[in-house]
Parts: sequence; C-alpha cells; structure tokens
Amino acid sequence: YYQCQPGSNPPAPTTPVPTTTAIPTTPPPVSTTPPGPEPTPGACPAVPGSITLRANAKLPDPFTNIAGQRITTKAGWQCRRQEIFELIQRYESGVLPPKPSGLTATYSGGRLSITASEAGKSITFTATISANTGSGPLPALIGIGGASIPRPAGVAAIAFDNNDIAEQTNTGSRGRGKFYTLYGSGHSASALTAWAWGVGRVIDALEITTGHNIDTKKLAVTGCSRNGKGALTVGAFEPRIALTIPQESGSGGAGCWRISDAMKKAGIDTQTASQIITENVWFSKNFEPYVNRIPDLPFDHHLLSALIAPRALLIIEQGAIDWLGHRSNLGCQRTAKKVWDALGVPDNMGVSMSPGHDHCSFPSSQNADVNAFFDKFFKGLNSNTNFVKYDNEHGYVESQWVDWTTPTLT
Ligand code: MCU
Repeated sequence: YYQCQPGSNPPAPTTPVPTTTAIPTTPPPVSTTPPGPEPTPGACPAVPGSITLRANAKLPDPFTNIAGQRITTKAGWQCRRQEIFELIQRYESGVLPPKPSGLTATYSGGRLSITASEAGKSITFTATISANTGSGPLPALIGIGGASIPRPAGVAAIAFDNNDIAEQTNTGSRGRGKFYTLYGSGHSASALTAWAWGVGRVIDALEITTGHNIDTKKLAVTGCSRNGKGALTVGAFEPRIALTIPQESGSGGAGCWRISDAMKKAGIDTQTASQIITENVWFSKNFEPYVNRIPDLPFDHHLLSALIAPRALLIIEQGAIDWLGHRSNLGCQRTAKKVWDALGVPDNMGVSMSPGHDHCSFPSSQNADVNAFFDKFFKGLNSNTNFVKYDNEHGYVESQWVDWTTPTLT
C-alpha cells in the first residue's frame, strides 16, 4: 500500500472513469425544523459500565439503542447520540477530556497562543490565523495540519498543528505530544481524540480573546487523509464546529470497518482495522482487542458521522484508490445520511466522490460542492447541499448492510 509521503502519491488511474452523476437520495421531508435542544444532564439513561456485545455483520441501526429500544423522537436521538459518543470513546477512540480547569489565551498578529493546565501540569500551544481582515466577524476554516480544499473568499484560515498536540509518525508515537504532557502518556485518548481536544481549546481561546475577527458560530474544519480522519473526529466530538469537511479520510474516517473488511476479503487491497493499528496511533489502545472481531462493535463509522447531525457535514472522497476503501466510504456515508433524513434536515449532509486523481489534490470538479456548503451555512445563500454524488457504485449493495428502516423523528 502507499505511504503518505511527499512525492509518493498514488498514480492517477489509467482506466477511464465514468462522469460524476448526482443521484438523488430520499426526497427531503417537508419539515426542516432542526431537532430540539440537547437534553439536560441526567435526562438520558447512563450507558451501563459493562454491556453485552452482540455480533452484527450489518451496519448497526442508528435508531435502536443498546437497550434495544427504538428511537422515535428528536429528543430520543439526542440521548442515542450521547450513547454512541460514549461507545465510540470506550471501544475505539479513548476518552475525550473536558475543558481543563485552567485555560488562558492571547491573540496577536495572527497568533493565537493557548495555555491549558490541569492538576499542576501545563502546556502552551499556538494556532495560526490568516485571511482574517475585512469586515467581520468572519467565518473560518480550521485546517487539521493545514487545509487542501479551496477556501472561499471571505472565510479566514486557522492552521491547527495537530502533530504538536499528538504525534502520528508510527506506532511509536503512542502517548507523545503536548496532550500527553498534560494528561499523561498512558491516557486512553487516540491521536484523533487528542486533536479534537486541542481544537476545542482553540475555540475556547477564540471565545475569550479579541482582535482575531473570527465568528465562533461559523467554524468549519477540514483535513486530508490521516488528517481527514482527524477532521471527522473533530467535527463529531466538538459541537461548536458548524461545518465538517473531511477530505479523502478513507478507512478509519469516512469508511465503515465492516465494509472495509468485506472489501479486503473480496481481494481488494483496502485498509482495515487490523492493519491500521499496526501503522499508527490514530485509534486508542482500547480498540486493539476488537480489530479482529469488528462485528462485535456496537457501532461503525456511519455512527461516528451521525454524531455531527444535525450540524453540517460534507464528505469529500474519491473513487480510484482501493486503499481508501471507495465502496466502504460510499456505503458508510450514504447510510450516515439517513440520520439527517430522520431528523428532517437532509440538506445538512452531503457526499461528494470524484473519479480518481492524486491523493489529497482537490479536483476542481468538486469546487461547487464545497462552495454550496459554505454558501448555505456561512453566507446565508441558497444552494443545494442535499446530494450524494459519486463516480460509480463500487460494488456497494445496500441490502447487504442495512437491515433497518429510517424513521421520521418527531
Ligand atoms: C488515508 O489516510 C492514510 C492511510 O490511512 C494510511 O494507511 C496511509 O499511510 O496514509 C494515508 C495518508 O494520511 O496519506 C496522506
């Protein structure tokens, strides 16, 4: 498989690829009322400390909780969301710590400096802000390790140095980076979780400083490949992110572990859970006992994406690199979209899969899809954001993966 090194992007595909076609998803429900507010603490049943895992070869039903109850209301979804978040932390990503007890920040000349402290330990890290002049406050695009999607005019850039917070060189990076200086090298959080924590602190810092000209209600996050896995996790774990745009995140991001395993079994060289833990520290040590028994997991990545609902999510993928898991990405995210449908906000989730190109080199054929999301969510303009666009089916057959129906939550 290919490595993510400068100059070693996979070659462009030689076989001709079909033209991208827009396939309409289920017709949008009439109401676009967003779901109700977050439940008050204690209003949701606690997730039992020990649960019985039941093997499920299909993508687990978003609308049935682990107690076996079917979700019928938007308030019920908020509790189910909390449950899924807890399960993902427990079995895959490790624990996301809350805001630390000490947090101070300064902003000057494009540099946001943050000091976080807890239990007598303290770290300082920075985020770099640019394109933040002009009449504001402005929306901003946070780039996990930088951004490689086009940033529309009037949108500022925030560069988040994720490797400084949690390293990702190889499996030897476990417990390394400033997050682990603060919380200890044995903390369960994966690198992706540590980055989500770090972005949370960047937002805390924006909230308590002035002069940066950023509207903290209009924050988007992106990143490509490994950093796309990060962007998806940041959006899923941090509710102050309004728009999440992971780019070519592949297996471990937009892909579902179950579908990636099936692809591999069918002879396609796709990254799987059992491989990914041998490459890097994107997932918690807690995940390791499950990588060879994926059907036992009470979630898959359609439910990681679903943590973002009803907030906006645009999945950017491509169809020509087997390793990324095209079938898995398409099937997984098309399934995730059903949660936005159920909540009555189908416009808030889109999937854009282009034909092949160099990894992380954004093709102009997807410009309009990115612009549509910024237009609708940050510029108050009308645009179509309710789409699943893809080059071809990549062998995805929904009946093999989905054995539940999508309710209209009331
Ligand atoms: C698609 O993201 C990763 C992939 O999971 C790794 O196996 C590979 O080594 O690197 C990809 C990447 O981050 O490319 C920049």
